[in-house]
Amino acid sequence: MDDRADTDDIFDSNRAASINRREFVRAWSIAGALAVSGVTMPTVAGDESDDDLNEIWTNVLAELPDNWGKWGDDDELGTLNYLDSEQAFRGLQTVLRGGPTRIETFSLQLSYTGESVAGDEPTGDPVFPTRQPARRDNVVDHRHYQNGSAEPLQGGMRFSDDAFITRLFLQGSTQYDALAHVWYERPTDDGTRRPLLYNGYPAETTATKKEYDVDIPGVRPPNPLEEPFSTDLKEEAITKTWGPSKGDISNAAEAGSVGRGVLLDVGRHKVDDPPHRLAPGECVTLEDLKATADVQGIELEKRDIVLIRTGSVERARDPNAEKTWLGDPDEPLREPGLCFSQDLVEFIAEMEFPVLGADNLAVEKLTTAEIDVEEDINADVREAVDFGSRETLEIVNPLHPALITNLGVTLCEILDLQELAASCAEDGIYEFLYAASPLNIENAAGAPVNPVVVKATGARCDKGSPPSDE
Ligand code: UVW
Repeated sequence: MDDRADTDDIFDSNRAASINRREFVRAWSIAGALAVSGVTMPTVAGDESDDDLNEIWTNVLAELPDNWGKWGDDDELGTLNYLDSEQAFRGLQTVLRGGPTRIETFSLQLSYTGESVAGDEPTGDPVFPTRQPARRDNVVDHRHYQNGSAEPLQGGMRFSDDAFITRLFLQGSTQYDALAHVWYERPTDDGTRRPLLYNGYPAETTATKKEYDVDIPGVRPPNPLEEPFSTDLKEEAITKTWGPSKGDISNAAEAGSVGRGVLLDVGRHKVDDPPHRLAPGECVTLEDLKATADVQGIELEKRDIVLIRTGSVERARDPNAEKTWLGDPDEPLREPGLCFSQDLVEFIAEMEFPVLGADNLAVEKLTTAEIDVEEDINADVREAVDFGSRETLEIVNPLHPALITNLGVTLCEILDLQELAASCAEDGIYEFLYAASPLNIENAAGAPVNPVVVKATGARCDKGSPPSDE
């Protein structure tokens, strides 16, 4: 256990279990509703009736490929380990082939506007329902110097300063999921089931306490071991916090991710008419990814950083588009995205993709995926797992545990791919140098990121010598 966090006071699962689960789910839904200005959160958590389904699904997950132990028992980086010097060089090569005058850069972070998609105007910052857009405000500006509440510094310089004054959800905009972000109860060799993170770290490590010498004023939600879940925050001097001590986002931040990026514009491939957006709730399958690559004339290579465009984030920012996020309180969230199949997971594992990104909330389709046992799960797993009489499984975020917990893949969500996609469509170049590092926040389950793409624009990057500039 690393020494920056003390685990004496880790999450006590027995005490936590005594908090009524229905109460938690109900409160979470209310929390979601509050967080998004009066709109009910779609059902994303289960209750007792789902125990059987949960067991089946986690048995399936345990049969899917994993990278546990591949980079050692103490690995916290997962597939980012694949990004070595060779991968950075492959990325650089895509740019250098364009010659000196054709290099263009794109940053892929969606701006923080503080606007909610639940307002009258259907534009804003798209966030997963338990989260809310973040609003900043000035701490000091010209007004303070005008009214004398601030003095210029010696020499006359004045400055403005600002801070977020609502909660800044670390996964509330373009962000990397840390490997500690999700986990599941995994069947173990001794016949018991244990909640485990990527590489077998116990789930208790997600609630590792850190104590601070100096108090800082802040606000805190209720203690999960003593009070029901609520979004009410109490003012308090902050002297301790809890967070993951294994697979937290600082690992990805310190490693950085640099390599050959590839855009798969599935929206453009599947929808002929502008603005080329997939329909709400539409699946992106493995076949779609392969067909898109084919049509784009690009070969997916091992260890590529793969970015998938669905058009979903663009829809959130389009005042004329149909609302697919939280438009109707009784409707579940409907976002296009990747849909689970065993073949897809195995393809991602075999291709050793280090980072998988998309312009939607969760890379995968939200909220509920319908998994067809016969079609989406292969014979080997069907033989190993007892599905009872179930022909379909309705699972929320099935790919998160399959990719993050099993394989250690870094997911990059809520990307803004609009300009990059337009450039790629214009010049037919879908490969580039991708470089990113999330904010280095100790013990965080995810963090904002602003990936930068460097692309040889305007000249087809056929392998070989750089094009002339004529
Ligand atoms: C969840 O899966 C809860 O969040 P995200 O989509 O941000 O990874």
